[in-house]
Amino acid sequence: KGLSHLCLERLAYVPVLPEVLRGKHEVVEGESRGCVGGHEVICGLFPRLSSPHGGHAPLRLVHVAPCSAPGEEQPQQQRALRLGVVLSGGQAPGGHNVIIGLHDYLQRWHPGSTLVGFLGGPAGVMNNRYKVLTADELDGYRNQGGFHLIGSGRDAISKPDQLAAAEKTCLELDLDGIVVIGGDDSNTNSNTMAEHFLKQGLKTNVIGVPKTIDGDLKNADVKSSFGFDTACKVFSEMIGNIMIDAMSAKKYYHFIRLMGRAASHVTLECALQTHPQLALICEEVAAHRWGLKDVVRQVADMVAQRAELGKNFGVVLIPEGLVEFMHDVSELITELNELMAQGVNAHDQPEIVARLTPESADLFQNLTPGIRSELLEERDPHGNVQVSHIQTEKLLITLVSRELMRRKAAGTYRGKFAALAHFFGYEGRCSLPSNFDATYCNALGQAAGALVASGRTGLMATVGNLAAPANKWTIGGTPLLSMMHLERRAGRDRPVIKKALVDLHGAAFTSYTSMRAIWAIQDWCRSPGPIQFKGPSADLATITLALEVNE
Ligand code: FBP
Repeated sequence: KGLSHLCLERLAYVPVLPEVLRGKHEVVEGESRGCVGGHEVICGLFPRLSSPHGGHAPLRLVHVAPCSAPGEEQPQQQRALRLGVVLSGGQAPGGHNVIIGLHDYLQRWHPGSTLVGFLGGPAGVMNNRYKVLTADELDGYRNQGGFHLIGSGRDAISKPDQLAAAEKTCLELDLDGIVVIGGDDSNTNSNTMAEHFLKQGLKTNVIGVPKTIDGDLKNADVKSSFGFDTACKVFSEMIGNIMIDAMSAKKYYHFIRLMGRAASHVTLECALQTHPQLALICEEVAAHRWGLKDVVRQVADMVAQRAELGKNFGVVLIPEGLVEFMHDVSELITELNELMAQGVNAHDQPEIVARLTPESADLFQNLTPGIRSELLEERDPHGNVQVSHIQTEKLLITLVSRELMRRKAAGTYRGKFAALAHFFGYEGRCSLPSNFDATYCNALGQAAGALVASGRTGLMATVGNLAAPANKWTIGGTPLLSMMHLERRAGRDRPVIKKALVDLHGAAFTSYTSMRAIWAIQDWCRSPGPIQFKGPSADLATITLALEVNE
């Protein structure tokens, strides 16, 4: 069916299964957590998940442990189960392995179980569109990229009619559980669904799996979302190639925007892998309250400094979320969000300008027409600005070029500036998963199976101890509620899973700042090359993970 030699080889790869899942095991309760913020308010909104036995029970973590009575079969480990699985949001390498890990778990510990895959994402759950997943079919997707086995989608299951539709499907299919493979917004909805099902007395448990190439679904228990490792490796390969080209031709600056939404984890990891002349980091821009002019000045300074050394080439990495972090642009977006929530027509720009504050109106009118429409029109079903459709790299090229012309006229810059724009995002989302992602995803799928089978709901499956070899990885579940805080969305405070942004005191950012002045002027380009599946570097995870697990 058109599988390349490498894809066929990857079908035969067998991810290491953590030891704790190899023998008889049970799910036991561990430490407790509060919500990241707004604990009282959020628990009040989800009373059944926050106080499952009444009273004020803490939010309990669970972990998988070897069976305390090894000679005996756990009763719940014999029952055949009926489970559903859904892929939600953007593609991320390894998704198929989560489904396969879940299926393998059921086959081994709950023979006779049925796993249905909902088609086209959460819409499939609401419309009861699914297919039964069989071992034969799944074998053709082992360690393969993509979400095409069942497809994905960005529909939300959060409003009463959507929850009722999901409930109807779970009843019709008689599901014991549903596993939602998604990012922060999708898993915020998993939490709502889990609460709703408890309220309606359904037996269907809801378990989330942390997916997103953005790496922003991260916390004490989730050290990395799956897909981040592979996507960063794919982007770093391409950036490395471009850097060598820039160094060879010596005539272009390459402005490369990278996917990753609001957070700059992808950009930071790619910078650590490739050593560009400049990597803008959203979180630093926000911390210093830099505006658009400050960012433009910084890029122009680097270009001018290199021009003094006779170098008119280089690479600038730009996180796709940058527009939301420059304080003036961010203020503009907030005002636009409020106007959209009030029902102002996105196409009526004169009306919009009239209702913005004078500073925002001024900035809005000075943006290129393309960026203006993108800020107004590109929104996802969760109300977020769709940053992947905002071409910040082109805006920066235009504004940096203007600034350099101004400096040239003033006699302070004598170089040449020719720039090319790139955007890397979709290229990295469906690659063959790296060994790390293939193994991590298999373990996450198995973890989700163990949690549903133990009757838990409202948890995210977790795999820990990632610095150790995979056989020593730990398996657990963390309450989705504990990852939540209150956030202003579409004009209202809403309980949502908190996005993890780059920690400016963390090891990854510190490692970058210790080198960036050198990388700006020297050409210490590092070209990581393609993902390796065999050999000494095959099992290396991201530099970010290596630095963070040792913090
Ligand atoms: P998720 O958060 O759903 O994992 O999506 C990740 C992502 O790839 C972002 O990096 C990007 O901004 C967005 O999806 C693009 O969305 P779309 O696929 O709808 O164009």
